[in-house]
Amino acid sequence: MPDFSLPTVLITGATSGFGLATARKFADNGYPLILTGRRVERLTALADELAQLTPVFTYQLDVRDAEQLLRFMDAIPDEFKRIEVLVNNAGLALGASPADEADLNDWHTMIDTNVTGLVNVTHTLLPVLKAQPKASIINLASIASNWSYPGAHVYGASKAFVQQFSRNLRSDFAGTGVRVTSLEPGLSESEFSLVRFNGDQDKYNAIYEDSNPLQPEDIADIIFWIAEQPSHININSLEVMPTSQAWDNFKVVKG
Ligand code: NDP
Ligand code: 8X3
Repeated sequence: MPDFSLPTVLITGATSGFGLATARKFADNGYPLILTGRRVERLTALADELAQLTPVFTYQLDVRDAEQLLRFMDAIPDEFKRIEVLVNNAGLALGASPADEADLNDWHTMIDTNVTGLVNVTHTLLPVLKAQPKASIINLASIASNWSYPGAHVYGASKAFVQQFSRNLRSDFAGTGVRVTSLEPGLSESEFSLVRFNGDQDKYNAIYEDSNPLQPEDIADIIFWIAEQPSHININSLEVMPTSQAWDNFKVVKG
């Protein structure tokens, strides 16, 4: 008998990295899950894996596509509609070369995904979240929201948007049941860097070599902790790095 005694958690980008680990974390704790992403075969495999732990509804969703999002909302089975936690996780970086060498299409893809996609999902889910006695929106921003570094140009700017959007949502919903968090991780090992470097395994290895980076399970634990806070507590923002990382590697240009 499926157990819907706990509210539903909706995770975008559940097919790898943080989203996948977060799905496993909430499933381990019995939360019904709505899991989305573009790679449907991964969603199917994940649903099979988690089905013994909790009810799971998966849907192939590209967050950039507002019309697909509406079809998704219509497709959610009634028993999953008590959505109290939205993890706005889907996102990506493309490239790390200087701005003048960057591909404009990559810039548009990052803005479309990290900004427009996150806005699409949030706007669509807000009426559902507001209708619950308590709800949490946990947005994946980044240390790149707070700090500049070479090659971060549009990625960092898109994550600064996520951070400020989160703060402004907080202002709108202060005193209501809707909580909002900007979660700002640093160096974390996931497919993120394969995507960023277009599948280049050597660049991926170089990024993480000897750095003991954060793991997706670390971020999943933090997301779970944020969502589980008593309802009078709002974690506004949380920047987290591996201990091997700090703010002291900013580029010095002499000339
Ligand atoms: P991964 O590449 O492992 O996962 C990214 C997820 O986003 C995938 O599930 C992917 O699914 C999904 N995704 C990408 N584009 C879209 C889209 N258009 N529509 C729907 N889903 C999409 O990266 P991480 O888990 O590391 O990153 C997750 C989030 O955390 C991102 O927002 C990232 O910017 C942020 N972040 C990552 C850090 C890191 O160092 N790894 C540090 C700080 C923040 P699919 O391809 O199947 O659609
Ligand atoms: C990803 C972390 O340091 O590559 O958001 O910008 S970083």
